[in-house]
Amino acid sequence: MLENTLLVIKPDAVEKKLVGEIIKTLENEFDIIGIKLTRLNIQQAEDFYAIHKGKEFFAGLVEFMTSGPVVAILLQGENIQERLRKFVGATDPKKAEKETIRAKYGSSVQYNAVHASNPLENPEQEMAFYFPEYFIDNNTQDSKINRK
Ligand code: IDP
Ligand code: MG
Repeated sequence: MLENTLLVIKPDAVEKKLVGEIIKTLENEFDIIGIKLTRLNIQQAEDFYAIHKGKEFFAGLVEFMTSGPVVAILLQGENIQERLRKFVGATDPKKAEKETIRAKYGSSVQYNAVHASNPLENPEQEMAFYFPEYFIDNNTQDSKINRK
């Protein structure tokens, strides 16, 4: 099934000037259909990560995600939601499989270089968070993203 998903290059990787390399890696595998550099405020970071509210790492995560710019990337491909999560690797870069983005570019469980939408945790909402000018067309089976 043709799907869309979201990847966000986190402030640690932007700071290390890994944006170009990560985009190249993604381009080799998927189609990029949207890209945006932005900086989150505290409210936005808390909203985006609301699912983690109450966890011990929540405050640190919000502080980290607001510490510098992020690059949000909208991707399209066959079964891309699952494929991207595999491509990105485990949350902890030390446990991520070799050649995954987090294994290559992440440095700790917190500073793990990228966010990738989890297919089980409302990727449509996450895509709309960074790309409100697009919307998911629920009338087509392939959930293509159309310009508003
Ligand atoms: P995911 O990004 O692989 O989906 P989640 O469990 O959804 O992992 O956690 C969201 C983000 O919160 C992680 O990518 C990481 O930056 C941070 N995080 C998760 N667990 C920890 C932890 O135990 N310590 C510090 N930060 C964490
Ligand atoms: Mg997650």
